[in-house]
This record gives sequence, C-alpha cells and structure tokens, in this order.
Amino acid sequence: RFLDQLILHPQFASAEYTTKFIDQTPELFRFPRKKDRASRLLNFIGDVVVNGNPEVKSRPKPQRLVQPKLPKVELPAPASGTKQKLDELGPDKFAQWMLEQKRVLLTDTTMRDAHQSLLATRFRTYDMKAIAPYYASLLPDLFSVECWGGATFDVAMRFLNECPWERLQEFRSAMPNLLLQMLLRSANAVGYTNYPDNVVKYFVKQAAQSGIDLFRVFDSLNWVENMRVAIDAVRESGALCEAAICYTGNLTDPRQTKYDLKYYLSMAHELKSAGAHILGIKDMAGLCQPHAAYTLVKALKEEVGLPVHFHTHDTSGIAAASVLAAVDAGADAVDGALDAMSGLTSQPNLGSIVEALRHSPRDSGLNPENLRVLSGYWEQVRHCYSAFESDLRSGASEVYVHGMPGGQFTNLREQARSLGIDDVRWPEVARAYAKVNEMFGDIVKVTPTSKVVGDMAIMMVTSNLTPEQVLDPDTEIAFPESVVSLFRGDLGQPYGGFPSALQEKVLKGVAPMTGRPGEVLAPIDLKKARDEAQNKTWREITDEEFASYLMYPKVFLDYMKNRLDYGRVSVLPTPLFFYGMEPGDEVTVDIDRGKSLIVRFVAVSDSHEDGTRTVFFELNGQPRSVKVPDRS
Ligand code: BTN
Ligand code: 3PY
Ligand code: ZN
Repeated sequence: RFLDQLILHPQFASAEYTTKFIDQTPELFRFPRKKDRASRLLNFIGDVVVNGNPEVKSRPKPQRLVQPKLPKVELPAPASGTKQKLDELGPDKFAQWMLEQKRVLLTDTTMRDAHQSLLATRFRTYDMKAIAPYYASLLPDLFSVECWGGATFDVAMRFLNECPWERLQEFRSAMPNLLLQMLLRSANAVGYTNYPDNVVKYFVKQAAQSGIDLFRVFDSLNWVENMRVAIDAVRESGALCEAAICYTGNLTDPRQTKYDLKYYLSMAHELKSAGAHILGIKDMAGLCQPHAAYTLVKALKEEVGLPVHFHTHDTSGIAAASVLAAVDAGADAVDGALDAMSGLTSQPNLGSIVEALRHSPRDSGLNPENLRVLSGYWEQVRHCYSAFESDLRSGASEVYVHGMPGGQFTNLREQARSLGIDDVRWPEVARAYAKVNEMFGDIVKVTPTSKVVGDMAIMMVTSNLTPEQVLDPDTEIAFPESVVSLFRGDLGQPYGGFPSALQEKVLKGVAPMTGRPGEVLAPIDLKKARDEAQNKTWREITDEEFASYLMYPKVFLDYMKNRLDYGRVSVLPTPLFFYGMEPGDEVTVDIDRGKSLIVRFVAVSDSHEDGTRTVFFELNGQPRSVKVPDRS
C-alpha cells in the first residue's frame, strides 16, 4: 500500500521528485503503521477516551447523552417532488410553476441555518444523514431542504473533521425527490473574503454537480455588481438561482430614509435583470416586522414579477407574525425550522406555520403530524449538542437596537465572554455594535460584514473607546485588520459609500479600491494550484476536495492530515465522537454499506514512561489495543 501510494503520487510519478521529496511531502511518510480503517477509528476513539475531544473541552457536558432513535414509522417510497419538477421543467418554467401555486411553499432550514444559529453550526453528517430518508418519504411536498453552505462548509472540516462534499452527496442520494438548497455568499462563496472569479465559478459548478438544486445567493453589502459572477455561474450550472436582498433597518420607519421601499424595489429590479429566477428576502437578523414584511412582499410581487421567498430569524420572538404577513401579501415560499430546532436566533417554527395556515387559502398541504415525527428526532439530537447551546432563553427586542444576524448573535456573545466581557457587560457590546454600524455609514451586516462590525465593537468595549475617540483624527487607533480590509474595499462597495473621514483615518493614506475586487484579483492557475494541493496530501484529491482547498487551503490540509490519522470519523455516533466511551460500552459503527464494526471499550492503562497510555478494545470480539499520547 505504501509503495502504491508513493508511485501514485503525481510528483513521484512525474519523476520530478528529488531528495527533498520526503521533506516536502512529509504526509506521505507519516501515516500510521496499521492503516486499516478500523485501526484508524480505534486511534480516534482511544484519543477521545484518554484526552477528550478538544471541541467540547470546557463546555458543559450534556445531561442526557443517548444515541437518538429514528422514528418508528413505515417509510413509503419517496413520492415525486420538487426535484422531479425542476428536472422536468428547467429553472425558468419552474419559477413560473411556483407563481402558479396557490399553496404557500415551505423550506426547512433545520440542517443548515437552524443549527448554525442555535448550535454554532455543529450538527454532524451522521445525525442528519440518518433522518434524511424520512424527509424524502414523509415530506414529499416540501419545497426545499436548506442543508448546505453558509458556515456549514468550513465548520465541517475545521471542527468536525468531516468532508462537506461527502455530506452533500449523502443528502443527494437520501433525498432524491427534494430540492437541496444552499446559501452562497456571492464573491465570498462559502468563505469570509472575496475570491477570484474563476474560483467562485469552479466552486458553484462543483456544488451543482454534487447535488445543489437551488442557490440562495446574497452579497454582504447588497452590492449587485458583486453578485453577477455567482449568479451567472449558477445559471450556467442549470440550477435555480435565488438572488437575495438582505433586509436591514426598518422600512416602515419614516425617519429611516436609507433602506426604504424604493431601495429594495430597485435592488430587486437589478437582481431580476441580472438573471434571478427567484427573489429571496434574507432577513438575517429578524428585523423585518410584520407590517414591513407585508409592505415589502406586496410591492415586490406587484412590481417585479418573480416568485418571492421569505427568510427570517426569530430573535425578537415575533418572526412567525412576519412570516404570516408575508404569506398574506403573497410570498410564494417561506422558511421555517422544525419545532425542536426553531425559535430564538433560529427560524420560526415550521410546524406551527403549517398549523396556522391550515384551512386557509394558502394552506401548505404539508402533513403536520409528519413534521412532529421528524421534530421528535431532532429533539433527541439537540441534546447531544448541548455543549454548544447559548444560554439565551427568550426572545429579545434588543435585536431592533443592534441588528445582529441570528447566526452571529450567539457567536459574538461567546467571543465576548472569552475576552472577559460577562453577561452584565454584554449590553455594552450590543450598543457598541449599533454605534459601529452608525460610524460605518449604516451598512448591511451579514457574513462577512457582520463579523467586521463585531470585531470593531468588541475592540471598543475591551479598550474602553468611545465613538468620539474612534472618529477623532488626532486619536491614534489600532483598527482590527478586518476593519482596514472593509474600508479598503476588499468586500466591495456599500450603498451610499463609506464615510470618507473615517475611511481616511482607517486607511492611513492608502488608496481604497472602488471597483469590484474580482476585477483585480488575478485568476488562480487551477492546474498549478491543484498540483500544489496534490503534493501536500497523501492521495489523489477529487475535484470536490480541490474546491475545499481553494476555499480554505490550510483548513483543508489539516483536515486531510486528520483523515490520514483517524480515517472517516463522520461514521462515528455523535455521543462517542464528542465524549468517547465508558468501560464496558459497546457500539456498532457502520463504516461502509454492509460493513460494520462492533467496538467494545474494555479499559485504559496508566501512563507509560513514554507518556502514552494503552487503550484496550474488543473489535468484532477480538482483543485490540492502541497506544495514545496522554495530553490530558
Ligand atoms: C483539530 O484540528 O482541532 C484537532 C482535530 C482532531 C482532534 C482529535 S479528537 C480526538 C483526539 N484528541 C485530541 O486531542 N485530538 C484528537
Ligand atoms: C451565512 O452567511 O452563513 C449566513 O447565515 C448569513 O446569514
Ligand atoms: Zn438566516
């Protein structure tokens, strides 16, 4: 096997190798002696038993840690759904079909936004893949399943040691009748900074090929110019392009003249001309109150002519009212999350929306009982991730003051806490966030611009800086790098421009960019980059893995190292993945179709002189042991 891998290595194969080969490609030479799948997984389990999983270290342990049970129901063969409709009609006629539906169409966000917004995006493929066939069988009338993109991409590799593409492929095969939907940050793709155009195109192509049917495309400054490359790439792939308007401010407030109805309508017209099949309203912070939702949807429906898809967050506690208002105003589709994963910074409750609309003209036709069956599963799953829960207990009208996106709120609060800003001082951060937004000229705040505003707010609170000091030309301020980058124009141009005095102060004489970053970012030499990636890993990488490398080179290579040491850890049940096993525990691990391992944890030795411990297992009844460095 070693020789096979060596010979297959492109650098070796191309005879370009030198004596430096070993130094340049250490990965090739440092795989474990026993490299069968079972040994790798036992190494991982052994490591968690001895050292714990660093991802849950110093986080509260779940009170109830049991393997979630799948619903005990008959699964009929999946009825034909929106996926077949799209295949049959193509994207343009599909959009027409949406307009012709009397019922409201529903998207379930549980597998993307809901866990991103409630549990720091930590849901593992294991738990989602298991329930996916139930979605296909029990909810064939769903419009779409939002299950990919946003933060799920980097979190999968960075924290869960799993491949986002394998997740998508699992979803695709388990839900053959449903539209799979992703969130795409336009020129930022699934990252936090603008990528060269050819990287965005490559990424979209791979995502469509791997199973994405509907791309919700947004720009973090609502700058349509910066959305075109992504929109064109989605259209070219044959998928549905939902171009989204990020909602900010309050369009019903007569004193707020920047983001008013005219602004949104004009953006919608631009998106339509740019090629959108569907118009998304992305209310990432949950600021769109019922009357605003009604006004906006009504106007968009009357004046633009595209299907409208409404998305919001329940941070305030009244988002369901906005959803119902949007439905009343004629929204074609709306988003919600299943009961157990709804509310607070997540989406409003999909099951309750279904119930609320039953017997009304826009009755969704979904079976509310089946939604509850699925929610019962998510409720158990959620317990396994309680380490990542925020302590938010109730809706917070404070969101109308700071306008933080649902996906950021709990993260920023955690970041503040880690810097010693306790709950009592949290409102200072919230106020600073609002102040920073004002100083920055009232910008759209959503990944990645929301992160920039958050960085600045935290910095002001930890350094006790007032807005006056920040703005004062004579007070020296060490601005966070992300702020410098924003004002340099790296994320694009905000509506109305940057406030020039602050921009000059931040940039210290450096000239800002005013064009589209993609125009000046040199295209990546894909062939060269691929060889480079290839040379740093121990096996041939796939087209999809190469896309991971293009997005996050370091995160991807770290993930590949991990994969070499531990194998495909996404097959391990979640309680085991995070918390290991107790002596006497036994689990069945399905490592492949029809191939499973029965792992029984027997005991762990004291530390040896070399600082390792031996962990004893029974693997399919046979004794096995692994040596693990004790770092605890
Ligand atoms: C990382 O890159 O953050 C490390 C991921 C691998 C962590 C595994 S979890 C089980 C074992 N225990 C450790 O401390 N590290 C490995
Ligand atoms: C993301 O970009 O991840 C978001 O969810 C923005 O709301
Ligand atoms: Zn959202």
